[in-house]
Amino acid sequence: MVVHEEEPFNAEPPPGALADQLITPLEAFYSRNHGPVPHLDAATWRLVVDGLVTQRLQLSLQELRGRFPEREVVATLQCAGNRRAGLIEVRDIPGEAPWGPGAISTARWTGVSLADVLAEAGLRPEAAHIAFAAPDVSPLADPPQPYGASIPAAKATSGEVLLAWAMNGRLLPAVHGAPLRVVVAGWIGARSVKWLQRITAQAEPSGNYFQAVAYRLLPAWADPSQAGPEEGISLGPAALNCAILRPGEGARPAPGPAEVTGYAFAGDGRSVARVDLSIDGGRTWAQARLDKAAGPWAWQHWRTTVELPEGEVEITARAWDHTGAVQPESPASLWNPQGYANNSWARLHLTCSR
Ligand SMILES: Nc1nc2c(c(=O)[nH]1)N[C@H]1C(S)=C(S)[C@@H](COP(=O)(O)O)O[C@H]1N2
Ligand SMILES: [Mo]
Repeated sequence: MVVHEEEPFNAEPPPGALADQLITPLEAFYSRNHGPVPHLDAATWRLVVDGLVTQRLQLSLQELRGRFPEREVVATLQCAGNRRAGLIEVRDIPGEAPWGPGAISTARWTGVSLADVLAEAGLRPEAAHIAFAAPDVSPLADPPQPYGASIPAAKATSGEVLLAWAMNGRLLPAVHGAPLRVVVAGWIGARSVKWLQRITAQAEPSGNYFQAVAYRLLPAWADPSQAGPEEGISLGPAALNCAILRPGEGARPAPGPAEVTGYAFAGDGRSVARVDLSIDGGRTWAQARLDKAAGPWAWQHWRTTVELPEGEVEITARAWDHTGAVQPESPASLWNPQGYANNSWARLHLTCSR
């Protein structure tokens, strides 16, 4: 793993570790934490569901597993900071980790539908947002506070959002949120709250620092230290994105045919329709072959063979979704002071010599 920070623990797999497997092994799954990893005792842990509901619930893990149908969803989690390094090349972003293209991973999650739990609690008509609370206190928040987030009720009741206790057939490791986490399929990772303790139905979005202040897209000219709550665009559904996983950046392959592979991810309610590759900076393009998707909430992998000329080569990749939208060309046009949502064309540099 490429470790950006030991405490809090933030690490991503090298791109090659994500190639060739649609389900990311636990050892290679990226970790994104804002505070120390809590070690909760699953036996005494309880989940509270409260707020604008007709019936407050308090559930042990056993009760949760016994009372609601088990659901499995293959879903990709992607941090809003994925590929931030490409924005830092445009202009420095102090205090934020320079994530490469590995702040994204895919697991087969097992849990229950949040929709089923909310139906049991009975959402009142004024319940427009569902907030999640966890115990890990982040010193980065202003003021320091436990991690939290919220999603609109429409997404929360749409079935694919899970309260998960297992990934890839194993109980969640502590670092990924044991005993229970939210998995908001198709949305930025920040909303998939780990170490979940409380679900609150409310009229307004969460006032937590990580919902009201961080994970918002400010204009390039804004000073994040001066930005008040609710400024900027609250990030939710993940933006269409792609990356090249193999060959690696800076590789020195021989000229001739070479296989290039990568991922593409369309985010909430959209699917990847096409991936193009160019070896002449975007003047001409060839279509990559899309592998079969692991499910509607997961990334797709793609591959193609390109004919590498001798010398310095830049490989460019861009994805299209089924609405006809394509990734934007330049990271400069997307630069924002916290370095979120870099979904510009993927670029990779090779030196090809015999
Ligand atoms: N309680 C809690 N939940 C959290 C976080 C956190 O710091 N604390 N980080 C969020 C962010 S920003 C991301 S991208 C994902 C990362 O999940 P992972 O570490 O399992 O990959 O968890 C989200 N849930
Ligand atoms: Mo994130």
